[in-house]
Amino acid sequence: MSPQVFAILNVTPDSFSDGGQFENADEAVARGIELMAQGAHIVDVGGESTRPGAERVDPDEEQARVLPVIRGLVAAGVPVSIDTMNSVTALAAAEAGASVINDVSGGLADPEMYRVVAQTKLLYIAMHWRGHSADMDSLAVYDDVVTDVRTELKARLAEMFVWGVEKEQVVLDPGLGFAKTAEHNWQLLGRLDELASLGHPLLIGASRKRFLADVLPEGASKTDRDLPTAVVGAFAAQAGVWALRVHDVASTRTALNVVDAWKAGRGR
Ligand code: PMM
Repeated sequence: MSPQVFAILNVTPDSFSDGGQFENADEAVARGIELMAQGAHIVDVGGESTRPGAERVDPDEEQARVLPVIRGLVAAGVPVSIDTMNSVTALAAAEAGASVINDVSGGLADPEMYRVVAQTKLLYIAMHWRGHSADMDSLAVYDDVVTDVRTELKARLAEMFVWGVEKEQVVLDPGLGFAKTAEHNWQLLGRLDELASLGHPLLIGASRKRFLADVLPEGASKTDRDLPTAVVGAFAAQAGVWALRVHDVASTRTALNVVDAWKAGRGR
């Protein structure tokens, strides 16, 4: 099956690629609806930037940013994922109608997160994470990145099951760029089968990340990374990943159309 496309909607003043885009909730909702029209399956709403070096945001401020947008999208019939490390924000988003909790910390940032995931029974994306953005670069030390990420994700699974999270709720994510060098990211992408062997669907978030500059000419812009993002998406689809989290839905949609046509032996 072709991967689900999670469209990124960051309602933050400082996200690394698309921060500060929206004046108000209505504009963000309109953008979410537009991303769905381009072929997204769900809109991933985030109110706290996780770019390298980012400062933490107070959960009240985070909720003030995301809840009006989530309510607007849900009212328009758009499926919503909440990108948060805070259990209170996850719960409030669930009450506002979100159907997925996307936690870049995999439950490590907030000890109450697994309780909320178990309580709400929502789909839970548990990303590999080693520490907050301010200090994650110093944590990018591995014996073998794929084996170590797999082992650490496995430990997260064991812990969340103790809290009553159901196996069927959990999607895993290697966390490209989070305490990872460019080389670590490429190794993870090349060995996705080893992560898939944990028995959970995988989500990949490569979109516009710094490591994609490796395959572009010097001085290329952030949006120039949409092409390699889409190509990564096509290879990830071929490797059987369940979902892709992207900024530019249209280019990834086209790449996935190529994969579908290739497999089907026809275009439409
Ligand atoms: N990356 C970012 C934010 N949220 N969520 C998941 N599940 N996986 C990711 O790789 C991921 C994420 C950082 O990128 P952004 O600042 O462009 O949103």
